[in-house]
Amino acid sequence: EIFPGDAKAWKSAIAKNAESLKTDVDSINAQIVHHVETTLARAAFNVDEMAMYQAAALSVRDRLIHNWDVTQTFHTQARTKRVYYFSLEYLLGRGYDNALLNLGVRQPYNEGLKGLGFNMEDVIDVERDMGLGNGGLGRLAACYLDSTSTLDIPCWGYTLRYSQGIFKQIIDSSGNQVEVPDPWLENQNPWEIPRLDNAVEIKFHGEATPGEGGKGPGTWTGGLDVLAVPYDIPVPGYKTQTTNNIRAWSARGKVSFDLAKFNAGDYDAAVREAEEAETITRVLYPNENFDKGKALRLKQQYFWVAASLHDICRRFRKLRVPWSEFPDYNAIQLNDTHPTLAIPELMRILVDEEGQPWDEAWEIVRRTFSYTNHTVLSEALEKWSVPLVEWLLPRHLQIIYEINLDMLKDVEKKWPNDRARLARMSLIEEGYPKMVRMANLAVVGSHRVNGVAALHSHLVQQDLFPDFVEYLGRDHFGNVTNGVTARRWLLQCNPSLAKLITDTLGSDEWVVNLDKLEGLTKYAKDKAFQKKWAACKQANRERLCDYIEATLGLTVNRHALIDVQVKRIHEYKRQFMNILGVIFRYLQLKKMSPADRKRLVPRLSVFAGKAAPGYYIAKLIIRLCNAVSKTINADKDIRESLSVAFLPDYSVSLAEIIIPASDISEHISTAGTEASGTSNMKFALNGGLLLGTLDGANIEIAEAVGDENVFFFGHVTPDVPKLRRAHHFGEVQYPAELLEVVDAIRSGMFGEAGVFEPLLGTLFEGKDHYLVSDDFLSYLQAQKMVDEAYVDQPSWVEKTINSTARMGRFASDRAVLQYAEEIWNIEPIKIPQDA
Ligand code: T68
Repeated sequence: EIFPGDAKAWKSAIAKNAESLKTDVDSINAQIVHHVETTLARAAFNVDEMAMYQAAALSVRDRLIHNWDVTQTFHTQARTKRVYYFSLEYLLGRGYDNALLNLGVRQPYNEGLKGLGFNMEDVIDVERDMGLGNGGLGRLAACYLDSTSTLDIPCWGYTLRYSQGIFKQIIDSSGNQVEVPDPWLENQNPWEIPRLDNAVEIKFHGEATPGEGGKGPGTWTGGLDVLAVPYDIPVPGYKTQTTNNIRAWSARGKVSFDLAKFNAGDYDAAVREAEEAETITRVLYPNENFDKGKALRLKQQYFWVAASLHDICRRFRKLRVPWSEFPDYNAIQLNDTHPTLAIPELMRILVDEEGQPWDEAWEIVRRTFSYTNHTVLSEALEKWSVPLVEWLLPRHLQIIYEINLDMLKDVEKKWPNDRARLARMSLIEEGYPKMVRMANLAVVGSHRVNGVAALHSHLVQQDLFPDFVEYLGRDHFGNVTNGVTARRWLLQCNPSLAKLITDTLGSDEWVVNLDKLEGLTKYAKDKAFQKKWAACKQANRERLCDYIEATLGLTVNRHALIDVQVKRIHEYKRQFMNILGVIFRYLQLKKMSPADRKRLVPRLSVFAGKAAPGYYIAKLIIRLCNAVSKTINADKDIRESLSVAFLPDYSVSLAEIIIPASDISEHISTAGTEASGTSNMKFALNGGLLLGTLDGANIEIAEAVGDENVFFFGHVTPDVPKLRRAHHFGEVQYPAELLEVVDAIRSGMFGEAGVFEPLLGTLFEGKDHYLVSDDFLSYLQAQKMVDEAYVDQPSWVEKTINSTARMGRFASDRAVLQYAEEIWNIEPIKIPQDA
């Protein structure tokens, strides 16, 4: 019997409680008011938008928790396999609107709020983003969790609960980025459930001894304990009861540890230790595609994977089956190398704590883990110095050495006397200091390694791990092209287009089966449909223009072609090339007669994105964008034809406004540098056309939507090494167009010229690593083709319809199903009605 006491009393209470979750407007309002009066302890006259948001969100949370309970109880009782998605970042954005849509209660909530005197959009707008991520990698994790719930795949995300997420970006009066903290937890977060009773102790430092012969059970004693406290974030699926979980760990000082000092009167020391512990989850590292090797980051990584594995093993022990069956119940996906310490940590648990023989433990580990690589950029590949690992995690270093020894012996057997090969493959890079190569460890400790787009996965095998492909075989490596959730990135962010699509297709099945969009192709040439389609775009354009006006005080031509590049600011992503192109357009316009200018398609160039706080060149790019926008926007002759907006503080919720409004979006990384990109998918899905290079997922998007519906330019990946060599040897011709633009900047046309010298310097004297000068002309030509194509509106609209219609394969549902089948070996399991 599962009920303590009287089962009848329980059942009747549960049924009554379920009734309070009815979805008619009156019941919903009663729920909201319940939270106003009790949880918030307010009276009706005292309810502002923030309070209304909180009360409404809390009522939604009640529904989520109900579904969460049913889901977790069912999965546990059915002893299903679970997937654990280990990601140091989950860029969730806002939760309220998304939960309403997924729960299918947006309409009654809308009406309910109206009755209570509030407007849905305004209430949605007071929610702060959950910004626990930097960019694509973190947002991908969020899309994938949405898909696992929607597809009824049992899954938990594991991450850290940073007190401060990605910083808020402010642009100062000189156009510079200024970072301010993101206190996202300030007004309480309704989307998390603290689980103080499930806290675990995590150990650092101490002394370790290896086991007998290296492979026997070792020991790890002494050291410092920190508490990991879990907070659960329910993830609703779209129109399904399945509600998966993201468990985010928060660090706390251990009270008992401090107490001795506290009692001895050493209050400072007691508090200091607790504070030091709490530092571990104080802040998200704000670097994207860059590894800095800071000790605190390593602490974060171990704290997170140790707490998560502790949790998973505790759950597994309750099943009372042999450890050899661990991989039949648990699949762990490593989102990049950040969680790679999970590999030696699980070895430690199995060998040292559970007494499993080394070789069997290694088999269990490899069958459990799989690893997704997100970059081939060398500055982003994680390496940890051996002395640092030894100081923080002495036992883990021994285990890593043992794994390495085994592998190197094996390699030596296969390729005798090949010292260069051993040096390349070793988990330890020789040097001062020696470094642990996390990617190599992730590769050998997993049963599958994948890249995130076809080209990228090819480069992962060819350039990053060729020795491991030979050693472990081709089948150890694969590709899963990224995807995005159509729930957030069409249904939620673009309601007018979503409605038009549903009305046209006669069903909203596309929301869960994105291939259904294909049905739109037959209306692509239909004049009446084109008109409605274009009207949606215009409405979204106006919404963005309103936002620009409100935030920048800039009035723009509301019929201009909107050209956007929004993403992290990076040299490899080449926002620099974009702004140089904008300057070129400006110089051209200045040379034209007013009549000629009028004939040209007006443009609005939109930029947004954060630079890592320590990335000097990226920050100069932001400053240049702002300087250029200042000059151009102030030029009365040009105003109607060209304006430039750099929108501060790019975020998920800002992306939801920008993406539906775009006519052209730029994905113009140097060929071979952008692993996939995912915003490219979101833009194309929303009827924006891509201006891009043959890089990442751009290539597959073009394959899907048709070459005639994208604007591609630039050199291809195989060209890159020889172009870089040419720069190195000073054998490059700079196009006159580029030199003209550089001269304009140097002339002071955009303010104090000297400021930009270090940035301009990256173009010359062998420093043009990202080949801006090599691709600039072909970029300008592509831009010209955009202008020309836009003039023929019926043909343009047809392109955008076809683009949306053919994006089905870029659904995160497709990607997650591929992971489930090819890597996790797990099947969807629907929660029965009576569960
Ligand atoms: C991105 N990577 C890729 N990294 O750049 C992008 N890095 O091409 C791809 O589409 C996306 O991952 C999803 O696969 C990142 O976003 C980071 O954010 C990051 C964070 C910490 C350290 C290194």
